[in-house]
Amino acid sequence: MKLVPVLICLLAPQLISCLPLMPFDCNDIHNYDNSRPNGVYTIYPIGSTSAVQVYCDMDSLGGGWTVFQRRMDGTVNFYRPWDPYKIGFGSAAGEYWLGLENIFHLTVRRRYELLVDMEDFDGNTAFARYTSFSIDSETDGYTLHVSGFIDGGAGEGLAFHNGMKFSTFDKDQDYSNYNCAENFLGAFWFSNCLHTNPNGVYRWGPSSHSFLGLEWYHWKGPNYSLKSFSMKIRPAQ
Ligand SMILES: [Ca+2]
Repeated sequence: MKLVPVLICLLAPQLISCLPLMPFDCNDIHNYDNSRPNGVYTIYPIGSTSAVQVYCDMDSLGGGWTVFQRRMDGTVNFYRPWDPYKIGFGSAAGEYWLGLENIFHLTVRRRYELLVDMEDFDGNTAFARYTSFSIDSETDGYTLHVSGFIDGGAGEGLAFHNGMKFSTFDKDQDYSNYNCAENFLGAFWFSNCLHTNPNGVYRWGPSSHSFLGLEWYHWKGPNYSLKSFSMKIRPAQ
């Protein structure tokens, strides 16, 4: 960015169209210039010292989506304990988890909708959309609140997890007598235990081990691990 436009944006932002110097989410970037392509951008969900790289989906259903979970090739290990799930891990250019703390700070500041995109190994795609999505603070276990399901061919998969706290293998907050994260090699808002396992083990399609892969039960059943999977949010319309 040239110095003069930056100064104008700082001193008199009403005079020209200014990219937010610290975009809060991908929607801020999309609103400034809706020709921006899909890709990695820097956002500031917790203030000026919180720069974090995310993948922005600028295409799907009008674009402006901040991706907080993305699987595509099995290159990143998602079987991790609480702290990485709290602060985030992986690479925004590939597979990653944005971090529960970032997701909390996003959804506490704005009202968001959720899009869950998935693809199988035959090139079929489907999605599930929810008109409302938020999570509580760590004190409240990052409890999931999701509602307003719209079927994009995938079927419903999150109602079973609504109202649940987040669990990792070293922090069991599920409804089961067992440790769901440990039993299903993932980390999620497990109940007793799951209808989907987005953070399960990357397993390349059909599997004899029910729910251990990237399952979305109501689309492909319990014995099929998806090729790609992503969860993304943007401010509700
Ligand atoms: Ca348990």
